[in-house]
Amino acid sequence: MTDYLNTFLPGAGRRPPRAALISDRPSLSLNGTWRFRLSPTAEGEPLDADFAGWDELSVPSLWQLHGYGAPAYIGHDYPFPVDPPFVPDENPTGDYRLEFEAPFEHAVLRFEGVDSCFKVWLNGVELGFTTGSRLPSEFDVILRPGRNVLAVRVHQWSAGSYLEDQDMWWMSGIFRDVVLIERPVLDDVFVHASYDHRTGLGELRVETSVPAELTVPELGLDGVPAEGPYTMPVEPWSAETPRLYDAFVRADGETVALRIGFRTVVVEDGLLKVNGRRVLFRGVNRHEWHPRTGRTLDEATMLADVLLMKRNNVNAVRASHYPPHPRFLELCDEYGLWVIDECDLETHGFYTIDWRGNPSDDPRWREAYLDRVARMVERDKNHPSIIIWSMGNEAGKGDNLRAMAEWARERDPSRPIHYENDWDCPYTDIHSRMYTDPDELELIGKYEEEPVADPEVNAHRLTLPFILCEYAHAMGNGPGALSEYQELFERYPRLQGAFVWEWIDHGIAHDTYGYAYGGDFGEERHDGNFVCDGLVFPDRTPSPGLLEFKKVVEPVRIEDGLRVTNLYDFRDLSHLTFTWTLEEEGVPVAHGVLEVPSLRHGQSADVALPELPATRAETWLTVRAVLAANASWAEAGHEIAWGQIPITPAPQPASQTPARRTQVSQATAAPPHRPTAHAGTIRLGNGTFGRDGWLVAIGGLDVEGPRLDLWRAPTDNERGGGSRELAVHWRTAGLHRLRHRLLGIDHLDDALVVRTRVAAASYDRAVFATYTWTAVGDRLLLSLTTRPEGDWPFPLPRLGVRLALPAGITAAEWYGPGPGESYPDSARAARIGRYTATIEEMQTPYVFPQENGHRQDVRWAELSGPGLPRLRVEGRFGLTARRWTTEQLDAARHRTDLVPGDAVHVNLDLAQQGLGSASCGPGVLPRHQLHAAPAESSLAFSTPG
Ligand code: IPT
Repeated sequence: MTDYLNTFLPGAGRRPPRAALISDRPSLSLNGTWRFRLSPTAEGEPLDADFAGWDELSVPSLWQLHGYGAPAYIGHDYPFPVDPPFVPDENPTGDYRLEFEAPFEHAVLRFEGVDSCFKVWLNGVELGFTTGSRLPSEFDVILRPGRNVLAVRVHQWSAGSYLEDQDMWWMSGIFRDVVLIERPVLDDVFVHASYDHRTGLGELRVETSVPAELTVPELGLDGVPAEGPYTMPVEPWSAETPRLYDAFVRADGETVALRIGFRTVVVEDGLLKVNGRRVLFRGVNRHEWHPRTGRTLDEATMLADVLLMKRNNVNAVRASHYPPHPRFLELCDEYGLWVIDECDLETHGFYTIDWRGNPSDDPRWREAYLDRVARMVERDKNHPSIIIWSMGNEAGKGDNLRAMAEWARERDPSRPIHYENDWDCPYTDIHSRMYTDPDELELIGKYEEEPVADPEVNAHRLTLPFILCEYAHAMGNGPGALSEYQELFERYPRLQGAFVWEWIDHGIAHDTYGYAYGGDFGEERHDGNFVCDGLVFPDRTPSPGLLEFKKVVEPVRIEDGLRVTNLYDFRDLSHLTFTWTLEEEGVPVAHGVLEVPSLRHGQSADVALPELPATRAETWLTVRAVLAANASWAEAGHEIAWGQIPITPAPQPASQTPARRTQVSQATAAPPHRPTAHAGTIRLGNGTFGRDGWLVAIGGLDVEGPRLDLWRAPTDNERGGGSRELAVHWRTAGLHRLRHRLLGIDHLDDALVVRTRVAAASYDRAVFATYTWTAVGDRLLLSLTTRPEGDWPFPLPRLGVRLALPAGITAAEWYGPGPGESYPDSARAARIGRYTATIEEMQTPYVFPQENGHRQDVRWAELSGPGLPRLRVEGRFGLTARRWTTEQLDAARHRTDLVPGDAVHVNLDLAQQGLGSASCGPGVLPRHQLHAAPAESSLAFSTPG
């Protein structure tokens, strides 16, 4: 009875694939409450059983998110034995049943997505079965008057599961819409709308399954034969200017509404061009995700994604790794995003067995591969936003992939073909890779990459444009080095941009954990939080990575001297207003509007600085490019790009040494205080030190001394990445359990000098840290010198001091980059200003707790709380403040493990190691690494009130 589960056949009884159409044919949504029963095996219970005891389940949904079984996450290994086409006997099977009345007789029953395989019966008559979870399936049906009964048996595992090994949660059910449509007259419509950028003419022809008439009111076409062709001046469609024309196709009483965008996509002169121009992708990989409904998305969530992308300068989406809900593509057409539509195909688990038996190269699977590509291309062919077809992801090499590409090219020659996992690119139109490091990328940009052995294949590849279909793995804190990549995309025409992996963390809302990830549901095998690697948190709050991305890829560049460059591919700058603000130590002193010529794409201009008042303290001019008027996706005033230009520099430190140093200006000329011993303590100015030399109070505020600190809670990028796994080196070396040995305290006339040796158990490497304290006026100055000894063969997490303050400290104000966190290789989004934040707001809630919240290059900060003296710190330092220790942060596994303690823990850093993206990709680039070296810094502490 369940033989169909173990066949290579993709389905039986289905209608041929066709376009997703908006028709005026009567239709009946079957979404809603269905009866449901889950059985542990595919044989299940007899379907004619009394269903009185069945549960209710909403359609669409994934049953694991409604208490049936549990979600399971594993990245690329199969969660069952690799034994194609067979699947385990333990095969959770959901029986669905719906009674309904329909207002028509002959109809098409359409399922937009069911994971992973189902058989369907209407009124006891079997209609067929299908696989291909993220692809539509249709069946012809004849309905009876009155009550009809639809029964659907859905299996979690099927042969199709071997082709659906995407890196995401395994979950099952009827997870997209189900609809009945009165049998259409116009089964299929294929719009061909091209644009000739030389003449400004569009050409339109519409292929239809039966002869039909076409109306496009704005183009003066009224009831003309659909097949055309018609040529006329049009405004082209692009992601920047998504011009759509409403159109109607009519045949025998049925009208289909279309939104037509005119554009032409070609690979020419080694470049991917749209409407004659090279385009540059500022892209993201988007899985469909909602923390409560999983891959079932409502329209509001899809729109939220599109708006968030547009507002953050994203211009392209790779539908990784399956065709999305059709509504999402309509939104991409309307709001303007370039789309790579990707087939629902991945066989990544065969990698684990050296690709033995990979379906991609096994003729028995050919039909299933062709079925999938046809269902994608046919469904989505009318979207102007889709400019590339991708055959799938991580499916190795093989002739079935070639067959898919040939089929797609034949059916739709208007779009180039993408597939990444065969680097020779024998049948693709785009050379694509993932996670390539900047050095290799540069070679590709120069056409100097490692050649392919076969000269013919090599020659073909050298004619292709290049994209990174995945880069900048956005897991946890990161990615670092976005700007290094962007420089290459802007320097080498062949490098046409990239797609961040990925858009959203697939965390599942969970009562205990906040957000759950792999392993939290007791999976036998899992890949932990590797499923949380997005630019937005599960609730779609932008992470610092998204803000950095927005800044790095901004389509307008505002640079020193006041040079403005238009980096759009098509638009001029007439939709933007440029405003400026002058801030002296973060306080606005003047502002205005800047006249910037409406530059054409690619053009730059030097713009005269506005007339500015004189300032004395550090002063920056901030120029912002904002929307001059409301757009469909953001309101007037929305910021697109910005730049900061130094006007008055910060007062220079007295001296510089080659070592890393931070310096505080010695502003006051008052004579220094003398350290004095006092009842078991040492007093210096308004500082009190313990006998052991550690600061215990300043100006009435309890402090647990600044002490050297090298440790940070490893980020996901430090916990992954094989030999680059820094966290392993750090823990082995004991950086999380350093001991401080007092070497001596010197009471000088004008200073207190505390000398220490800092080291971890079992090793002889150490850092000598000398704290020289002086007190001038009401400021306590710390000059810290550190000198590493022994072999330090790995970069340090951080170099600085930590101190503890009373828990009553509630907020920080600082002057320096902000408002969000910044790290050496992810600091472009932070702008210099004066900011305030509560201690809670200074945390970035990564789903898996890790280092976060560091603000680098701070010039001064004040930490305050009701009833407590305010602590002011001056210098040049990285600021972090939390209600838990680094050790507690490191030990936490979920957000909910982090519980405020009885102190506020503050780190003041000379430097931190960069972030990189080694969780899947290159580590920290050499220039952003923090290596042990002699260093010196000074900080001034005071309690001004
Ligand atoms: C790449 C996959 O294509 C993507 O789905 C995701 O798993 C990503 O890795 C890691 O998050 S494959 C890469 C490991 C070669």
